[in-house]
Amino acid sequence: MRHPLEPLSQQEAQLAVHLLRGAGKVTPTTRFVSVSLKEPAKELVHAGRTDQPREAFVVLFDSGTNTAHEAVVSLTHERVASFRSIQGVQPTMTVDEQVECEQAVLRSDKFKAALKRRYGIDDASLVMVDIWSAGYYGVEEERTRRLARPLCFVRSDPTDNGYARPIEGLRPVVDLNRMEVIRVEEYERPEGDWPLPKASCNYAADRIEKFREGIKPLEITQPQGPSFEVNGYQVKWQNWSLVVGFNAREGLTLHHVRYADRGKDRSILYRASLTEMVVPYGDPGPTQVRKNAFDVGEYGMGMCANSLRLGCDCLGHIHYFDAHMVTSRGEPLTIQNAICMHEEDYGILWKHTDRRLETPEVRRSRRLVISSVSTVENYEYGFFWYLYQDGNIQLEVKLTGILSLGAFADGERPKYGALVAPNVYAPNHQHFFNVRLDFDLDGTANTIQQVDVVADSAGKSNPFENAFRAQATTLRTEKEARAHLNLQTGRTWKVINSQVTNGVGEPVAYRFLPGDNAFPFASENAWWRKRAGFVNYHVWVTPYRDDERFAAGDYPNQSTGGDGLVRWAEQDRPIENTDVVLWYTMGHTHLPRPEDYPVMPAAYIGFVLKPSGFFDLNPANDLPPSAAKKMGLATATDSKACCH
Ligand SMILES: [Cu+2]
Repeated sequence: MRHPLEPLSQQEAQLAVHLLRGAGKVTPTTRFVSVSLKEPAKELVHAGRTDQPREAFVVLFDSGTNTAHEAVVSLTHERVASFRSIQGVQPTMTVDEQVECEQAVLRSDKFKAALKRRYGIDDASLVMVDIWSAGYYGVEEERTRRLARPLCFVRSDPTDNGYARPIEGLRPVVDLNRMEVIRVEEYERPEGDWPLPKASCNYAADRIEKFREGIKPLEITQPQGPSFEVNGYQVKWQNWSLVVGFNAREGLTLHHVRYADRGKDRSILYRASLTEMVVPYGDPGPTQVRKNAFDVGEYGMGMCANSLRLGCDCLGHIHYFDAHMVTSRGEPLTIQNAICMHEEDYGILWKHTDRRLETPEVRRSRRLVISSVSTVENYEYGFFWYLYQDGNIQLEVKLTGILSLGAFADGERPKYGALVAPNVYAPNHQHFFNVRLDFDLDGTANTIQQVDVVADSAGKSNPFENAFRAQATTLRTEKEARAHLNLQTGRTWKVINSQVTNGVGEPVAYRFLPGDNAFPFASENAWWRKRAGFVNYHVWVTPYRDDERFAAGDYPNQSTGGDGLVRWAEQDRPIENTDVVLWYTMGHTHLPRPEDYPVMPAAYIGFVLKPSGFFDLNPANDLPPSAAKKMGLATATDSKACCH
């Protein structure tokens, strides 16, 4: 039986396209921005109703009229259920537009003339054009036209790493509706033109002269297969069950995450998703100053997903899920192996040796990894969700790929970034991710508490001044809930269900443990911050609304700002003992270094959700010991000892 939250199949996506065409809603200038599952009402899902009609939510954009449309299509009843037009917004740029924009720039006489005059480049075929949304900086055309302001690079040969040779000082401006270059912005510096870095620098295997040696095979074998069961996009593993989702905008999503606790199927998270991310750059120089990418709302994290490869991206016994989307013209677009799922050994889960009994007990930790990797032009983002046997849920984002580079003149030292190679410059920047966590802990009526650890003051009851305790503040309204991390109080958050108590009479709870984070360095008046108000706080809590999905609003591309979390939270709605959503903004400050070049070793950021009175005792207390193995050496100790 299919779960109602399973993503659309390719047949369903094509049916949606077909029905919209049949209803006369598609013109020759229509682009399909996304076709995704319109999720059924939550109460029906919780009620176990699998008989609900399947629906698709479709975002279209007519480049002829510069108008966006939103449609709901009933796939079960084969009709367009609703269709509305929205003026003045720019939906996510499609992959087709990325390709067409590059071609438009490469055939532009204005651009070719500037290339020749400034850099003596005759052959535009070696030039790479990365689309980059024009964003919004208070200029009328950015509000009224669909625009890109690409960054350009030149390869030294057709398969070279082009990012090693940035073309500083030139940014074509492309009208994506007409698909033509409307002007080429040329920036100058009084000291003379920026150089084109001479040296190429590569990472591709066929360009590395000598590989390091001595790496012996490391095989992961699971002779009896994996411990998970898969049915469509439904997964069961070690008491966990969930539905894996995927769409063009958010990429990988998790749905209806439950844990079977002594035979009872207990709900934990209803939906977990990346809602937005923004990468603001910190250099006020002319080519760099407008760089801030909204990788979800402008480019579509799912649309940019990779097709993953066994043995390279993922190791072990893998189950892959495909992602079904459509091209901007409504043709089928399936990314095979877009999501990888496998089990990983994660060291020791728990251990204790009672020295009096000589019976060491140890259990190995195994985690279920569900992951997806997206390439947004130069950068790669890997999204790794982990489920653990002790009830933990973790998100780890891996940042890798290639820095967004510029050129620097001989002998000069950058103030707002670092030289990563001669004449090659990487500006300082930050990456802010926003994740939406719709908890349904043993039901939908949940409350979020902010937990600060405080020390007692000196006094009779604290004679040695050692006392400290956790102080939980129940968050009652949206404004009360907005908060930053606080290292001084070791601040965490707790999601509780006050109607369900655990074995010690406390409300069942999960704790939210933040990881690394940062504050934005740009002023609140910076244009990108007006559009990305979600960076104003690390934590936000809102009452659940199925149409409040994206932290920077539904249409952040070229938006003028003020939408999303900042707008919703102003209502200051009550959030106590109701269906609540926790939104977490996490920032990574990236001061580039030569070691990030030519390709970056992954950096990590994330958080953990930890049961905290959800279970009555360590849920992994029932794990069987692993079979002890003989060591392969003649001097190995006995088999019992070696696994301790
Ligand atoms: Cu970075």
